[in-house]
This record gives sequence, structure tokens and C-alpha cells, in this order.
Amino acid sequence: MAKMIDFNDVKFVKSVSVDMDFPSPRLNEILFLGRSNVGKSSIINAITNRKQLAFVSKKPGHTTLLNYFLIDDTFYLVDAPGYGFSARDKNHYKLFAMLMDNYFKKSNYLRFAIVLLDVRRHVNEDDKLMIDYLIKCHIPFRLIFTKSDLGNQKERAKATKMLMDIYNIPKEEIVFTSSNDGRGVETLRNIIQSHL
Ligand SMILES: Nc1nc2c(ncn2[C@@H]2O[C@H](COP(=O)(O)OP(=O)(O)OP(=O)(O)O)[C@@H](O)[C@H]2O)c(=O)[nH]1
Ligand SMILES: [Mg+2]
Repeated sequence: MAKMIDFNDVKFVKSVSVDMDFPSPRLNEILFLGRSNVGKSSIINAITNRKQLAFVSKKPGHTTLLNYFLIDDTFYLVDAPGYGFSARDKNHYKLFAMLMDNYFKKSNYLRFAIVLLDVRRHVNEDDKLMIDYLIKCHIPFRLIFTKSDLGNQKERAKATKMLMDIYNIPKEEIVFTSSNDGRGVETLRNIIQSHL
């Protein structure tokens, strides 16, 4: 049996730019994707039981970098920049697209991607582009809802139906997380552990 990962053992290692100067040693990577503001950094903080660890992306200039967090000296959690700037900021979108294209081409260590969706919002064109890209490239991934503390029962039911209808996802595979009240966080740790 694989060893149990200690998610509390976490270090920020480095930010990787479009030149893909990966950290060493090379280890398996779990990538977090999602629209800007969906809660990527917050869920990484929740998974690792930290308050402020993953907000390095909020520093100026860090918005188009991949942030690498080493977990238990075993693998990296990779916090990607948020997408969804395309309409507002063409330049940002170009940088994001270049960064991710290079990443998907050059990282031979990506094991699994987690695409975060806000429980209160419908998937939009940006989400669909990202998800279609993962499917096309045969990158295994899972769709995970964030901010479940803000959604009521009706919104969760609607969100469930949405994923069942659009992506044929079985009901029992749908996970609701919240960085605020911690629900779903242990499930997410187990999902990550199972893909290492
Ligand atoms: N109520 C609630 N708020 C949350 C949750 N997760 C994140 N937030 C809030 O949503 C906002 C965005 O969270 P971030 O974690 O910075 O989102 P992000 O996806 O990393 O954003 P970018 O790095 O800009 O792409 C912050 O104000 C968080 O406090 C949650 O589970 N519940
Ligand atoms: Mg962030």
C-alpha cells in the first residue's frame, strides 16, 4: 500500500514562468485549475491546514506564474493562474495561454488536474475550453465544487444536475468543498492521494 501523505508537511518551493524552469527534484504534480477567484489558493490552504500559504499568487507579477508547493517531500501541488480574463484583458489571456501550453507540453510529471467550479455559477466558455483541452490531451481530471458554504441545497442540486447533463458525471462522484467550513477537504485529499 502507498504511504499515507502528510498534507500538513508543505513548503512553497518556487514560481515557474513561461520558460518552464521546473523545481528539482522532479516529482509527481497535481495541478489546480479554475476561473479567477474560484478559490484555488484557498482550497490549497485548506488541504494543507495553512492560513496564508497559497496567496503568493496575489503578489504583483505573480498572476501568470505556476506556484509549486512541495507536500511531504513526495509530490507538488501546482497552483495555476486563474483563467477567465479573455474578454477583459487580451494580454493577460495570451500570457496565460502561452504558460499553460508550455506547461502541458513540457511537464512530464503531471498526474492529475483538479478543475474547480464555483457551486453558485454555471460552467462558462472558459471552463468548457479548459475542460475540452484536458479531455483532448488525455489528462485525467476531476471537477470539484468550491464555496459550498455559500450555496444552498437548491443550488447544490442544480450544480449536480449540470455536471451530470454536460459531462455525464455520476452523481456519487460530485464533490462539494468549502475552504470556510472544511467540508469535502478530506475527500479531496483522498482523491489526490489516489492519483499519485
Ligand atoms: N465563503 C467562501 N469563500 C471562499 C471560499 N474559497 C475562497 N473564498 C473566497 O473567494 C475569494 C477568492 O479566493 P482565492 O482562493 O484567492 O481564489 P483563486 O482561485 O486562488 O483566485 P486567483 O488566484 O485570483 O485566480 C477570496 O475572497 C476567498 O476568501 C469558500 O470555500 N467559501
Ligand atoms: Mg490564487
